[in-house]
Amino acid sequence: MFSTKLVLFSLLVAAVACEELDFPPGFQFGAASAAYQVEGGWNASDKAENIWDRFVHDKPHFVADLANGDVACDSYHLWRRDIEMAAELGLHFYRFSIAWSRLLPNGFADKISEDGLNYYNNVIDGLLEKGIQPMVTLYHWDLPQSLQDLGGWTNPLIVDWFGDYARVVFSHFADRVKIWITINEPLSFCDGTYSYGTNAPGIYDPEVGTYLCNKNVLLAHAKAYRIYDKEFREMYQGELTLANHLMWYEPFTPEDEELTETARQYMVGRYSHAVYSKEGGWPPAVEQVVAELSKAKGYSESTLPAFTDEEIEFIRGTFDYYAVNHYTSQLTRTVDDGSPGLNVEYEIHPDWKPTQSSWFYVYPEGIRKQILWLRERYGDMKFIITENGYSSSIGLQDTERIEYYKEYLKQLLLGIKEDGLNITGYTAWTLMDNFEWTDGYNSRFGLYEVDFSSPERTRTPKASAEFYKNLIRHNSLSIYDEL
Ligand code: PNW
Repeated sequence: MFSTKLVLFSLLVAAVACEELDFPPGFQFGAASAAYQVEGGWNASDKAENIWDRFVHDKPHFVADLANGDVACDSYHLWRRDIEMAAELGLHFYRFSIAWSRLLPNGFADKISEDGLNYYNNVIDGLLEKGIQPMVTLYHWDLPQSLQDLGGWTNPLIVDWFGDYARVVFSHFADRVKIWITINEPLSFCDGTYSYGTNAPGIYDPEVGTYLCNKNVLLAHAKAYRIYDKEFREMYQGELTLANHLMWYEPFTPEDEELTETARQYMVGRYSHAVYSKEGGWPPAVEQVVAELSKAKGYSESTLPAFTDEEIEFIRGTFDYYAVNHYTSQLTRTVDDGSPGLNVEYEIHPDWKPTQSSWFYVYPEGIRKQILWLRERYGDMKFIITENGYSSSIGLQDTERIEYYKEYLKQLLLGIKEDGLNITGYTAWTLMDNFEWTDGYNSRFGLYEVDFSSPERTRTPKASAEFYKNLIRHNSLSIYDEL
């Protein structure tokens, strides 16, 4: 009798634990890639040069091992295999990006490439045939070089150029693509380019360039959103937003909280506040920091370009969900040296495990805290994790990647179940090992390994691919673990 009760009790406990590890019914799982990182075919057919083609060819020393994306995973030719992999995993959706200069070789909408159209039509139709939804990013860092030559993201005219490009994309693909990301991680390419000079086109201009790019990116995103609203939404009922790179900042001590919040506004608010906040425009803390700095440097006015009231209204509210790209966190420590600007130092907690990427340490709780912060600042909305994944060296037995996915997904489950966060989907970065920007092919994030020395670019599932497949099939982590 006693032991029967005990068994029943244990079963009940196990069932509850199981349920806790279930994702809500209808939760969507996907995997992601980006054009320059996988396609190759850099000069195939009438594709024109983009800023990454130029950067890796002209300044090869910026990239580890002098690697480049000329061939990458050769997805330009091997897209059928990519779709087969997405189907093997049982993905609900596959996130990929369109190469602007493959579709519009001049950068402008005057000429549309037939081969470019065919390529993306093939990918979209091939996915849909397998019941996989395409999630499409319009811009994942590969600006046509012709537009860079006219100033690229620092030229305000890019708002119209991007709008024209977006209209071409929507007119040809929006009948089948229902979920869109306009621009991927502006922080990475505006700050990465102008504040650090390490991203294509490698122009270092931290005081002015970064903020011109920042403002134009927000306007360009809004332009694409407004075009969709006016010309396509009624017909196609899709969803759009931009995707932000979100590093979670945690105060080193409670005294560091105030400046940590300013750091969050600087790193996240600068690309979110204008779109998602009720009042729109720049975050006040950022206006103050940049104004102070500009004054100290002798500029006649702040180098953070002001928004007009019209621009604020134009950008405000241009989203249907919040796209979360999250990998890692940092500790923020106040450096009280009285100098103007944001006086913080960023550090890593000694308990956080390093990965193959220098910027990347493992802190699973960060993802939940980050999304809670977003909800608190901008209100309750739908969140989709559009990138999350782990960086390792080569190898098929990637148990650390599986561990990473488990721990971060558990935090998302806690966010959904305990905090009531409206998270509806999750995207693993990335489907297969690929060109990891300036890390070349050294940092590998793939569920599939790619043999970059074979002309066939052979793809082989890693242990994490099996894990992800089972997770999707059961819609639950319960088959692996308990909370
Ligand atoms: C993202 N950081 O970039 C990009 O969207 C992907 O193209 C990229 O492959 C992936 O994450 C992994 O790096 C990031 O310094 C670049 O914190 C840098 C950082 C984070 C994300």
